[in-house]
Amino acid sequence: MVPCSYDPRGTGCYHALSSWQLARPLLYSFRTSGQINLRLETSQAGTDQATFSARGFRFAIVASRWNDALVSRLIDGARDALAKLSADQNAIELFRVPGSFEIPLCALKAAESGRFDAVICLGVIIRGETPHFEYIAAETTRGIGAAGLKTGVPLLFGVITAENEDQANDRAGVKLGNKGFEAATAAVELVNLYREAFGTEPRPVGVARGRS
Ligand code: DLZ
Repeated sequence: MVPCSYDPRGTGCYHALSSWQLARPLLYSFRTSGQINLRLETSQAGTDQATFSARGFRFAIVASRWNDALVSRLIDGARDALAKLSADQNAIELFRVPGSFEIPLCALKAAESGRFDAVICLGVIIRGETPHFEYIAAETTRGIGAAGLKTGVPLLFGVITAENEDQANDRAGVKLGNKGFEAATAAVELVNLYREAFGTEPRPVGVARGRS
């Protein structure tokens, strides 16, 4: 197992697993071959115990520059997850925006471009002295959700909203996993689920399919 860069205790992928994976350890297992075995709690035709991989899918990462040191670790986490799941490196495009408030529109444009099977949104919003936090966090969350529903493209919420820098640090790979890794893993799960359940085929390389 390849140790993660944000795995301070050197226990392989353990810290990279999200809390929901840790809470349901029997449902998920990592393989070094870059695939995850997915065993759903309730039987679902086609996806029960299916193995999922990122190979052949295309991903956009939309990441803010505000709190860049932390966001960079989320980007590393997302890239790490996609690499572990065998994504083609040239199938991942990174878009940087000034702050989290700008993530939803860029994510919407990426989703509408028809070039991506999933859009992974990464940012870090830390509560400050002003009410800015509430407005930015609420608008970012609402906007990302709305863009996903509007386009039908899976948009993943890898935005940390924290009371302070320590909390944000913990969620960017120190104590409580890495939100970028979690969001990217969820993206791969979803594109596989939608292909299995609804026949949504991966975006062909270099071909925009327009709005979903
Ligand atoms: C203005 C602002 C503040 C106060 N805090 C954050 C933050 O914690 N995280 C973040 O991603 N962005 C922050 N921003 C910037 C806004 O998201 C936005 O980029 C600016 O208001 C410009 O529209």
